[in-house]
Amino acid sequence: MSTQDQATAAPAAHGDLRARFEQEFGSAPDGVWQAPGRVNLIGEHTDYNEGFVLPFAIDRTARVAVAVRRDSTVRLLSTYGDQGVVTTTLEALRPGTAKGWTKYPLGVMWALRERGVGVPGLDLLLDSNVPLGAGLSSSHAIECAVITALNDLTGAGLAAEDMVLATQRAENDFVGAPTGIMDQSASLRGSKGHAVFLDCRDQTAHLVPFETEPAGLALLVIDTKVSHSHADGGYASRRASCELGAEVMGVKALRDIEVADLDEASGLLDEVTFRRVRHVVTENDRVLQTVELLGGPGPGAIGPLLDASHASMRDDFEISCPELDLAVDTAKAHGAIGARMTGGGFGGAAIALTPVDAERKVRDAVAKAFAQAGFAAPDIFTVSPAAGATRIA
Ligand code: GAF
Repeated sequence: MSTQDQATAAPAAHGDLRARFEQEFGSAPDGVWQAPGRVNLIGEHTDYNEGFVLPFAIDRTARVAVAVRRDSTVRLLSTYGDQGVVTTTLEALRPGTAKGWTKYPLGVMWALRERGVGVPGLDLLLDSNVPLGAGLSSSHAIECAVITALNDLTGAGLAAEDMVLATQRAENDFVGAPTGIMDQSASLRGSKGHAVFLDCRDQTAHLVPFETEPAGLALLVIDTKVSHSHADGGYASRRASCELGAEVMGVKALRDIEVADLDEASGLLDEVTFRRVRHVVTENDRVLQTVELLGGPGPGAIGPLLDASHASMRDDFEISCPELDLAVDTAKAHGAIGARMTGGGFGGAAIALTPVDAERKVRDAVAKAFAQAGFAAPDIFTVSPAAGATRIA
C-alpha cells in the first residue's frame, strides 16, 4: 500500500483483521488492539528537556491482531509493505537486528523482556492508517498497540507511565531513535475531545478540553510528504545542543530555565546553542499559555502562539524545511488563524487552525502553492482528538 493510500484508507475493520489473521496464521487471534497516532498541538522538542507538551491522539490508528504461541517463535505480518511474514524467536531479539516496521513490535517485546516481563512467542498481524513518516507518530502507534496487547495478554499490569517508559526504551535502544516520551503518552493516554497536557519531568498528565468544531474551526493536517527519520542525525544533534545548554547553565534540564533567564544565557552560551535553548525555553512558556487560553477563551485564541512556535522552530531550532514553511505561510495567508509544523521536524506535517468557512480556500491554496513550487502534492485532512490505545476485540 502506498503512503498516499495509507493516509486515506480506513484501517481494516477488526472483523476483517481477525479473518485475515486466520487466513494467514491458520487459527483465530486472542484479540485485536489499536493505538492512535498523534498531532502535537504545541510543545516541540520540550519532552526530552523535561518540559511541557500538549499533544492529542488522532482518529488514525495502528491495529494488531495477536495470538500467543506455545513456543518462542515470533511471526509478524503487516497488511502493507512487501516484507511478507517475518519469522524470528524471542532469543534472537537484539538491538540493531530488525528491519522495516518489524523494529517496532520487536523493540517493544525486547524492552518488556529487559524489564523482566515474561513475553511469550506470538503471531501478529498489523494494519495501520496512520500516514508513514508524516510526523504523526506512526511508529509509536504500532508500539503502543503492541504494548497494550502484551500488557493484557501477559497480565503484566503495567501502568500507562511504565508503558511509556518501555516504548521509549524500545525507540531509544532497539530502534536507535533518541526520542522523548510525548508521542507514546498521547497514544496511550489520549481521550476524545481532549489534548494531553503532560509534564515530562514526572509524567503528570491533565486532559485539557480541545474541540475545534464548537468554535467554528477545523484543525487541518498538511502532510508535506517529505519523509524524515528521528534515527537520522538532526534530531540527535538538537538533543545534544539542549544537553550542552543545560550543562553550561548549571541546571538538570532546560525545563529549569525561565524566559527571564535568557539574557544571562546569551552571555554564557555560543550563538547556536543559545538559539536552541531559547526555542525550548520559550516553547515551554507557549505550552503553558496555550493551556491557559484553552481553559478560558478557547481554541480561537491560540493562533498567535502556534505562529510563534513555528517561527521559533524555523529560526532558532532550525528544524523546518521549505515545504513546511510554504504550508504554514500559505495557510496563514488564506485564512488560517494559526499554523505550525508539528512533530520532530525535517519533514512531516504542519497543522493549520482554520475557520470552517475558510477550509476549502486554505486547502486549495496550499495544493496550488505546492504545485507551483514543484513540490510533491501534499495530503490535507482534518483531525480531532480521539481516544487512546485500547482493546477492540
Ligand atoms: C518526535 C519524538 F518522538 C518526540 O519525543 C518529540 O521529541 C518530538 O519529536 C518533538 O517534539 O516526535
